[in-house]
Amino acid sequence: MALEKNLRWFGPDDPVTLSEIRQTGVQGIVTALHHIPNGRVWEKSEIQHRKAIIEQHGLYWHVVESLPVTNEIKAATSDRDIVIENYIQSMRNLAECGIDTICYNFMPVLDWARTDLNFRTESGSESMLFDYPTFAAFDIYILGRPKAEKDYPASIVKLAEDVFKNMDKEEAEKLAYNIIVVTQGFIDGGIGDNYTDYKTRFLEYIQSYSHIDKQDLRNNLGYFLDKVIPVADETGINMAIHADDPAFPLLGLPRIVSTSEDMDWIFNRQKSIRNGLTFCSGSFSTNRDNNLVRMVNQLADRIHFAHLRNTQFLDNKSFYESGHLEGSIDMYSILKTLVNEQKKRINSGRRDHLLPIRPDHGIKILDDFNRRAHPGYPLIGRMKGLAELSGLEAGVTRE
Ligand code: CS2
Ligand code: MN
Repeated sequence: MALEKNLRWFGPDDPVTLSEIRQTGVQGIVTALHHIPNGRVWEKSEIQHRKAIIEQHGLYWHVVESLPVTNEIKAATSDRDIVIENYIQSMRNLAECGIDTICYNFMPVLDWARTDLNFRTESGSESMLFDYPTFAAFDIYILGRPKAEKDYPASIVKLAEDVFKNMDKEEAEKLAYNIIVVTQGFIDGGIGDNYTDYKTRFLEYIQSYSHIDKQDLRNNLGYFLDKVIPVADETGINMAIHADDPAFPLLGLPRIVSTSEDMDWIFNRQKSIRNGLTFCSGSFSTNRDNNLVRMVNQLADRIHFAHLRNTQFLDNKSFYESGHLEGSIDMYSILKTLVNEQKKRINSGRRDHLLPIRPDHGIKILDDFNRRAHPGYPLIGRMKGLAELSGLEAGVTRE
C-alpha cells in the first residue's frame, strides 16, 4: 500500500492535459467543476460527465478541490441558508457519483497570497514569493484600505513605504492585479478578469466583513459545519478544510484555520471524524509558531487529504516556495506520519485509507518556461515534486 498520488487539474480549459498528467504516474485527479458559478448546485449529470472524461484517461476522481464556500456563508449574509442548501445538494450529488472527499477553505475574501509570481532562484528556476513589506505596500498604499497601517507593526509600515517609493505605476498595478485577480480567478472563481474595477470590488468585499471579528467568523464556520457534517455522516463524505495561506491574518480580516488551537475549535464544534482537514504543509508552515511535525501527529486521524510542499522562511514573516523537500519544514517526518497513519487505518478497518496526497504547487523549470499553466501549477515542476515525495515515501516505507 502507498499513499494515493494525485495531481490537480483545472478541467478541460487547463493547458495541462489529462494525457500528460497520466504519464506522471499518478492514480488520481483532484478537480472541481470550475464552470459552475459559485453557490450553485453541481448537478449529477455534470459530475458524471466530468468523471467519465477523467476515467477515459485511466485516472480516478474522488477528491474535489474545491466545492467553494461562498461569501454568503463566510460573512453570514441573509442568503446563506439558500447557499448552504445548494451546498448540501451538491454533496449528495457528489456522493451518489462515488466522490467521497471535499476540500474547501474558509478564508475571507482572499485565498492564497503571493507578492511575486516569478521569483527567480539561483538555479534560474522560478518560484513564488510572499514578501510581507510588499504585501503591506499593496494594502496601505496601492489599495488604500482605510486605516490599513494599523494592522502592521511600525517597522513593516516603514519598509512598506520604501517598497512603494521604489515602484513605478506599472509595477504597483501589476502587484495589485496579481494579488486580486491572477492568483484568485482560477482557484475558486474569485475576482476574475471580468472586472475592470477589481481594486474597488476587492475593497467592497473587505468592507463587507468590517463587522466580523475572529469569533464571528468562527460562529459562521460553526453554523456551516452544523449543517453539513450531519450530511457528510449520512453520505460518507469526508469534509477537508484547507489551512489558511498564509496562516496569519491579512488585510485586517480574521483567519481561523491557521493553528492547532483553530483546529481544536473546529473539531470540537462537530466531533464526527468526517469533519476533517486538508493538511497543507506549505500553508501551515507560514506561521512560525506552528510546529508542523507536532501538528501532523496531532491531526493525523482527521487528515482526509494532504498538500505537500516546503517553504523557505525569510525575515519579517516573508517566505518563498522552496520546492517539496528543500526548505524549512521537515518533510521526512511529515511523510512518515502519513505513512503510519495509513497503516493504522488499514489495520483498524477504516475504509478511508487511501490517504490522497498531492504535490502542492511546483517550481517552474525546464520546459515549463515554454508552456502555459496557472501560477503555481507548472507540469514539470509539479512532477519533480511528485517524484521527490514518492521517493521519500518509498524510503520511509522500506525503513
Ligand atoms: C491551493 C488552495 O493553490 C493553492 O494554494 O492549495 O488555493 C486551495 O485550493 C484552496 O484554498 C482550497 O479551497
Ligand atoms: Mn494547499
